[in-house]
Parts: sequence; C-alpha cells; structure tokens
Amino acid sequence: MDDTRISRYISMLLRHHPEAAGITVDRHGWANVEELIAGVSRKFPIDRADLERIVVRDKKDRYSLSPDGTKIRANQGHSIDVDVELEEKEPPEVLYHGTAERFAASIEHEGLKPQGRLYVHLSKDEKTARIVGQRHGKPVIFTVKAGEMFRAGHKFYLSVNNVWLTEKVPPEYLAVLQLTHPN
Ligand code: HQG
Repeated sequence: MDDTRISRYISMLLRHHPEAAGITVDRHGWANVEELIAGVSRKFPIDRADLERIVVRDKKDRYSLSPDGTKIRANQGHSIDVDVELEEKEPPEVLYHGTAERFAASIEHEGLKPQGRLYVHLSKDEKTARIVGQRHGKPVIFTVKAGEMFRAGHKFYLSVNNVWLTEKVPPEYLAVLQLTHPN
C-alpha cells in the first residue's frame, strides 16, 4: 500500500471534495474518522492503524485528530468554506511565496490571489517556498513584505502546521527574489 497516494487522496477529500467518498465535514472542517476510513476504503482499503500512521508520519503535518480521536481535519489548504480556527498572528517582516515562472508576470501585475483556496499560502523561508514553487514547474520565489502589510491592516494567520496564510497580497508588497542558490 502506498501511503503517499492514500494521503494525497485524504487531503483532497478533507480540503476539497468530501462528497467524492460520500463523507461530510462540519463547519470546522472535521470529518468523522470512522466515516473517513470507510469512504477512503472504497478506493484504498485502510484501517484505523493505517490512518494513524499516515497522520503521524505526514512530513507537512497536514492533519489533526481531535483529542478523543473520533474526528480528523486538514490543518490548511482548503477550497471548501470551513473555519479551522486559525490563529491570527503578527507575521515576520518578510515571508516567501514559491510559484512557477509562467505565473510571475500575472502575479507582478495583480498580486497574489488565493485562486482555488481560501487563502494565499506563504512560507517562512526561501527553501520551503522553492519546494512549493517546484510543484508547478520552474520555480520563482517572491518575497512578501508581510510586516508592512500587517501594519497596513492585513490579517495573517498561522496554521497549526506552520503555514502562513492571508487573503491576498497586493502587488506593491511583492518583489521577485534573486536566487542565491540557483538549481
Ligand atoms: C498562483 C501545498 C497567476 C500561485 C503547498 C500558485 C502549499 C497566481 C497557484 C499549499 C496568482 C495556486 C498551497 C495570480 C496566485 N496570477 N497565478 N494573480 N496568484 N497564483 O496549489 O501556494 O502539499 O493553490 O502562485 O506546499 O502553490 O498540498 O497554491 O502557484 O503549502 O499540503 O496560483 O499546497 O501543500 O496554487 O500551494 P495552489 P500554492 P500540500
């Protein structure tokens, strides 16, 4: 059994399309663990031990289990309109956003938009941003003047797995980072 494939499927269900496995999530993004296991098992037969292993070993800590172990949710990345009780927090002065070269002109022109998701995702360092950007093609990294944005009234949130989120980044707060360690 391939945990990565199963995890990708679980994050798709919890963030975007719970109905694809016949499950529901509540307004805080929680799915019932037994229902999720049954739903996932239509495609990839798993038991509770498999799910717990996937949650615990996830490299990005994508999932949280409720304290009593009956519910599970994704910590960030949703397109469905759920409130995962994000912590509102003052960001560091600079954050980073990794994207693909082909999106750079549009981003410089109109800023960062959440596209399919509820928030724009920002990284705390250049290395993480590069990994995010590489998912889409040849990477480009933008620096985000997060401190200035915050002082101008933009809200920032830190997910429990340490991803910085904000609703949008206007172009005046963005600059293309000149890579110090090109690939
Ligand atoms: C781009 C992964 C053109 C944006 C990652 C990005 C992250 C624009 C793409 C998390 C634009 C959306 C999120 C504009 C934004 N014009 N393109 N104005 N504004 N974009 O996947 O940030 O592994 O929804 O740059 O690690 O890449 O799934 O967002 O390239 O944390 O857990 O539109 O997903 O985590 O793509 O990634 P995405 P993202 P997981």
